[in-house]
Amino acid sequence: MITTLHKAADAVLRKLHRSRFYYERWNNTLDLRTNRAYERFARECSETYIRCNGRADFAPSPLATEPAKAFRKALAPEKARDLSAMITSLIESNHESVFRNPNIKKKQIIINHPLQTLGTDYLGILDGSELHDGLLAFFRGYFAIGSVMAFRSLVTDDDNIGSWLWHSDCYPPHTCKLFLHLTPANAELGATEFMSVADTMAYRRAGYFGQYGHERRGDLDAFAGEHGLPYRPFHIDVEPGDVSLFNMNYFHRAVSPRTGFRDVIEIFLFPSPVPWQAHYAKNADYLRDPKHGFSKDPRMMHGAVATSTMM
Ligand SMILES: O=C(O)CCC(=O)C(=O)O
Ligand SMILES: [Fe+2]
Repeated sequence: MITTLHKAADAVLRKLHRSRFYYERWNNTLDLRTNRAYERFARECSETYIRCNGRADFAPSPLATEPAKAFRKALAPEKARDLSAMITSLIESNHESVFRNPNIKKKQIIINHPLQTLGTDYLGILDGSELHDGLLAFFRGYFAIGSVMAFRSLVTDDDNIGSWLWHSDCYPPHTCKLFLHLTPANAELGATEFMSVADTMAYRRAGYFGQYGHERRGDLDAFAGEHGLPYRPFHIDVEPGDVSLFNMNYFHRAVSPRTGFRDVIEIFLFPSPVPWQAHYAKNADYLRDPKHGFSKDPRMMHGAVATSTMM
């Protein structure tokens, strides 16, 4: 009886989270409690920043109207190339950090624990003036690192799966990801494709959410045709050392390179009441071996324990 009631309640909530007023408000389909917790936390962090720094003159967020923005030469190109060369030698020596997920091993090689295997120098990009200003404007205050991952994308004509299908990561509000590019990425070399804010919302209104694996599609162009919607993905050409900052809740997909490979270090960021270095110092052990995802309560990610939720 209880289970039946729970199932019915879940179904109602799932429907509610996919209603227009809800996803347009939150840009995700997470539960209200998580969304509110992040919104409240982001506001408190911003207030703390303003109090500590005596300033609230934030520039407009770089992701206010666009799903992604490039920051050029955030890291010196030769340093980015050196990191890519390190990845090559880890792979060639079959280092224990090299992980080939059996489901996607033709598409991607993951380098586990990048903060151990690739060092930490590249975290300095977060203090580089242009990127730092962009992040300050996005968060309207301090931000902290939730996880660091590194991976190499490979040439393959395998069937599409997972992140290679159009999807939304469905993360809480006031969080973002950045890719530090270690190799060039473009149409030939496999650049992430994005959909605009307006097109993401139009697809959702037509019923496409691309959230769970089974409902993601590679042929969003066909879906667009069926629903009379525009299909206009775009990508950003980048060079080693460039950063692309993105809101992973708008639709995007990974694209396999046609030649060579694409290396990135991915950093997930979330609001913080203290500068990222202070949070990092306290959570270094966890961050050296992070789990994918996020805590339902952002305050958990500011303690020594950061539990994660997989979407
Ligand atoms: O590898 C890519 O280009 C995109 C991966 C992705 O979907 C993500 O990081 O959320
Ligand atoms: Fe994604």
